[in-house]
Amino acid sequence: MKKHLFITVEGIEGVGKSTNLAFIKSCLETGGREVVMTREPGGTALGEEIREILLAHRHAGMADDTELLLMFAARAEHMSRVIGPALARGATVLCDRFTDATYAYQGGGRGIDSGRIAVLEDWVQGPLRPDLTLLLDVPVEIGLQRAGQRDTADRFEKEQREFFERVRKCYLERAAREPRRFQVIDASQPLSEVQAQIAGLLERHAGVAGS
Ligand code: Z5A
Repeated sequence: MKKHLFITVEGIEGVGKSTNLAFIKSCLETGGREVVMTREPGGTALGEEIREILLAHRHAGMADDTELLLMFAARAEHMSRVIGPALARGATVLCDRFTDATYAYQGGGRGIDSGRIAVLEDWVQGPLRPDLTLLLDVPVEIGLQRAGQRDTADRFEKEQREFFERVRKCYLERAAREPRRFQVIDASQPLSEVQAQIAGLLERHAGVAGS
């Protein structure tokens, strides 16, 4: 079993990331791993403050490059204070969104050139990339429907359906390009089915038994 492991969970909004993270963590812990569960943007005191800025409606007109750079500013802090140290001591890091979200939202959604995102990715992460990315996938209509059950919508959730179609397309293209790292889960199924898919994938790809 590989000791340290970096696992990310991705998908459009309302796909069920929050719902499934605790389940994924418990599968990994049952398999004997120390798990550090975290999220982006956020995961550190400074990163959570940046998250608040990024999601707030008072910044509705934020420039796309500002948004991109704030994502990576939060990520730099996250890398140096949480992700890097946890991996170095052999823990498994389970992260709710990471740089694939930047390619999907700032790249696919906002239209920023992926080459510019790649420069920042190399700068902030060096060679570190996730070992396994679970992409929870649902048609945009279902994701928006599920997310719509909440009372409040943040700055991203105010975007139109076409924006999320571009985000989803970008995620699926990235998954097709890196089929070993990405595992796509049909998250439109009932929760029990989704979790059975996740448990099977963790068993195959993260050496997690008893999940
Ligand atoms: N963002 C970015 O632009 N660039 C970046 O680099 C990064 C992030 C890192 C905040 O992320 C925003 O930051 C995000 C992208 C941007 N904005 N958007 N959109 P976030 O991950 O914190 O926010 P989110 O994507 O909006 O999360 P979410 O809406 O909370 O979605 P979720 O966690 O995937 O969904 P959920 O809360 O688990 O489930 C939603 C509802 O569906 C809930 O009522 C569940 O009970 C229900 N559900 C879940 N699974 C099922 C199944 N299988 N069947 C039926 N119902 C279900």
